[in-house]
Amino acid sequence: MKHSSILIIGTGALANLFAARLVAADVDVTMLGTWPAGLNALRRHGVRVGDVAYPVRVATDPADCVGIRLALVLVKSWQTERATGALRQVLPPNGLALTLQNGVGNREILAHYLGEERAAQGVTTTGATLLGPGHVRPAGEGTITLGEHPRLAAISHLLAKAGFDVKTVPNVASLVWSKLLINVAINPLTALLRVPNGRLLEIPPARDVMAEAVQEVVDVARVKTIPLTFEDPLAAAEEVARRTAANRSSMLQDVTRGAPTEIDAICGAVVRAGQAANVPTPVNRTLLNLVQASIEAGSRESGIRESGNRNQGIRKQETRSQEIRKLGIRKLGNQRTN
Ligand code: KPL
Repeated sequence: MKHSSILIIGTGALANLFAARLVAADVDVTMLGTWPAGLNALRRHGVRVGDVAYPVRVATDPADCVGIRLALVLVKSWQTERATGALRQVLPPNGLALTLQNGVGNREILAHYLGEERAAQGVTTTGATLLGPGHVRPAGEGTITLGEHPRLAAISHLLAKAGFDVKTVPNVASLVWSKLLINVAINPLTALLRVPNGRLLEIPPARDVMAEAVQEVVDVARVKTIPLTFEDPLAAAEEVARRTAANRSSMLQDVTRGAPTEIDAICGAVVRAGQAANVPTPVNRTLLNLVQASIEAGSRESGIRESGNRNQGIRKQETRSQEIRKLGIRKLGNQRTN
């Protein structure tokens, strides 16, 4: 008998993969999203992984999800604020939203709207490729690390039940910055070079840029006194690239379909933190500019309709950093442990 329910916000690659694995573990999963094709496919077939389909409940209206106590936030980082509108309607006062998104600042946005007591931070290095609406391919087993929070027990139990390797650590900032380092190393370069994660390791100049970008994160984290969880940060990033070798990073999947990327919450966050801490971050700035430039160049090249979407993406990314500033969240990546 199903005895646990969870709401997954998002219909992208990780959202689908997590949904399938939770359903397989007998958890009642509701997926809430805004992508019509994704929602239609999920309604008709459930989440498809290979030939197997996992039935999920699908919602477009948060009112249909009211009362679900646990939520996993798996939308893109630039959509976090929008997701809080739904979460505010759905979650009861004793509820919890756990972000497993990429980038810095997501938990702070959740906490701003939901309260610290309903916002928890986790990170994952699990890889997943979206093959089409509601159709996902697992692309590398990763770990889930959660930042301590008084309400984590139930959601952490469900994730472990779904077969994920889950652990909890006390220092949330350390958690976020350690994952940030992996994303800085892999996502922009795979998006710019249009290669899967593992290929980066075979291209010496790409490996050099990877090392420089990682070193900047290490330098900024040191000045901000954020301890990183890896003894050898570059080796850790390379290990994730190796374990998810066949995966097309989420940023490569975004640029390929002309969708907005998370570059602002990844390299943009390093650049802003570097500015605040007086640490130069030229490589991250260049990666930020190149990813944004490549989106713009692509949009000009491929015509008016596509260009509208992509330019909108760039505007949305700019809006998000303005938004974070507007919320008065100044200590991004320097969160307290709840
Ligand atoms: O987080 C990821 C992503 O693609 O966004 C990694 C861990 C790099 C897996 O591809």
